[in-house]
Amino acid sequence: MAVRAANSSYTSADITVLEGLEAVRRRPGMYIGSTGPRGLHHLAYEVVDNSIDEALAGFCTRIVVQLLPDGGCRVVDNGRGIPVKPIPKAKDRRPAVEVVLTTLHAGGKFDGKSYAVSGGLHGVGVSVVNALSKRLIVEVARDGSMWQQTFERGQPKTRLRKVKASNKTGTIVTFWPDPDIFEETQFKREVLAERLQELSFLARGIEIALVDEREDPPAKMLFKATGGLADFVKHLSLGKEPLHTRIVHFIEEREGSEVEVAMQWNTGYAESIHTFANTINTHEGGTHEEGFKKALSNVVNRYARSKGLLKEKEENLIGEDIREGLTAIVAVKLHEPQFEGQTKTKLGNTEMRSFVETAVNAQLMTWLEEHPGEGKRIVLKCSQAAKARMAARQARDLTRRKGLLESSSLPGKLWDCQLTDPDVCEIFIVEGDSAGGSAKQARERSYQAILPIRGKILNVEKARLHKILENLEIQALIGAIGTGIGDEFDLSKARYGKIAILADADVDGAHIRTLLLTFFFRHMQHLIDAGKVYVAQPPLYRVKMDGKYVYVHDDKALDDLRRGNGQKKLEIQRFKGLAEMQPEQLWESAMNPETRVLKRITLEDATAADRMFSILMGEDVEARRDFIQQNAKEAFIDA
Ligand code: 0RA
Repeated sequence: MAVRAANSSYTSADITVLEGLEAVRRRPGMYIGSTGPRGLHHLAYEVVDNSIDEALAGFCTRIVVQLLPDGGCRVVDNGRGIPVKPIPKAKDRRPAVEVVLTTLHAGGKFDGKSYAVSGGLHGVGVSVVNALSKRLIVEVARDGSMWQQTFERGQPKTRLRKVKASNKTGTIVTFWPDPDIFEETQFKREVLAERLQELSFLARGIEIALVDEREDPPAKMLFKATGGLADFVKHLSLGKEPLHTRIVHFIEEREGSEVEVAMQWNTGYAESIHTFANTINTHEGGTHEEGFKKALSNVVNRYARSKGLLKEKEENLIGEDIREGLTAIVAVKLHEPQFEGQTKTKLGNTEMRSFVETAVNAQLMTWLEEHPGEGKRIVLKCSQAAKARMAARQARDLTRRKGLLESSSLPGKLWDCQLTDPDVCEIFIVEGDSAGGSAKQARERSYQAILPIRGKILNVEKARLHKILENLEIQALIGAIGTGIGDEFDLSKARYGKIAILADADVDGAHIRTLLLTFFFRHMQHLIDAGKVYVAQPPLYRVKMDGKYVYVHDDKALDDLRRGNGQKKLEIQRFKGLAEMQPEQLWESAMNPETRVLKRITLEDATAADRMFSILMGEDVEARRDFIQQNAKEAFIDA
């Protein structure tokens, strides 16, 4: 066991300290989550959080984070400085700063009233950072001097000593993460920047600089949000079309607690609510979020009725209607926050529910009264969402009553197969009635079914559910496949083991293919997961070679064929579309399991697919077509 360099003998406090920090080094994951990149960045956040606490207490206005060329990280603030005198009334006579850096949970709490609120992530304190650093230097400007002390792996290597006179105040913590602990000790600038920007929104008016001195010249970023959470909402709304320009923004304080809310509706359908407690992101929500949602529903309904925007006979808007297209941040500051839930990110303090509810009830109502134009637009948007919700429910009830979504009544234009075992049965969804006719003649009717689809099916990205279910082509599709859609999807009811899309090899065919895939992705995703969705590739050419015919599916294959055959003259027929192919040709090239090319659709990455459909949703038809031609196939088809 190491011995403290400066003092001659152990005190019981020393032993506790060493045991505490040793525990951190033995089980770092318990204190910082992991020893991977997340845990590494957590060290920097922990130090910054201490400076943020000082800022929230009103004593610090500027924080600088420097990434040093030798791998160190330095956090500079202009707060009061960590106290250097011994802690009043404590047995431990060491300087307070040494106690703070070597005692678990000491933080700023040792006098019980230093801070109004504290954001220190899970309150582990800067001593954990010290324990997990191969070296740490703390510098304090306070009480007329600049002080300095050095530690290694949590243990003091020097006494706290005066370096020079200074009339400033503030703290500088420089630390080098211990490579014995961390898999990787390089900080990622972008990762830190993300959190620092978030903190600048949450600690209104604080200036936070990030300087990466590993670059030459150093890369500098400055975060300062004078608008507080309103700036946060603006940041999140980028690329969305706002329903109103002025952002709802208010702050209310009561008995040492504070709630700040910023919100804005946009014309989209997504709900985007983020909540915080003392700068910690409460991913799992909690009492503050419950209070917010309750008040939001209450106020919008009361306002809508008082202005006659919601008639007496009409039902109340429900929370979902009101939150459609809403971006909101709810941040509370409080003493002794209780964190619950799976990831300890759910606020448990019950008093926050009524506090936030009361504040939002009063403040949001006032805002709406003062902004009648915006108020009306917001209520209309909520009413539209409600109408869509009710229409969707009606459409679902109706189709269910009629049994349209169940296979008991199969669509009239389906040419079904004779067998019923889904493991051997296949369905071809064929573009156009005439191609459908050829496919019908060509098929092996014992196990192959044909469903002709007329023209372009509905773009399901641009429609709410009720419109989708009214569409006849889509009803036929759902009926034939048999699984139902959305919440009611049941894979075991699939009537076919292979669902193949058969469309022309041209741009229009690609478009139709993508519309169908969009439908499968949004409403029958499990069918894709289960590997049951395929794209049949019709041939581009038929080539006569040595008295025999071969089908060629792309130009590259044709070139290859020409080069083999050298001098010989080939008889090449080009197909313009499925419709002009003979049933025999269609069978051989696209449907016969021995000779066809059938590609299975896979979802490599659901987020990428999501983004792709967003582009496909765009208003620019040309751009969309280009995208389909260039990317859609590659994005989906696992060749
Ligand atoms: C304990 C007590 C006080 C401040 C601090 C700690 C403190 C810690 C850090 C860590 C980074 N920057 C910091 N700034 C301050 C209260 C001091 C007082 O009452 O004057």
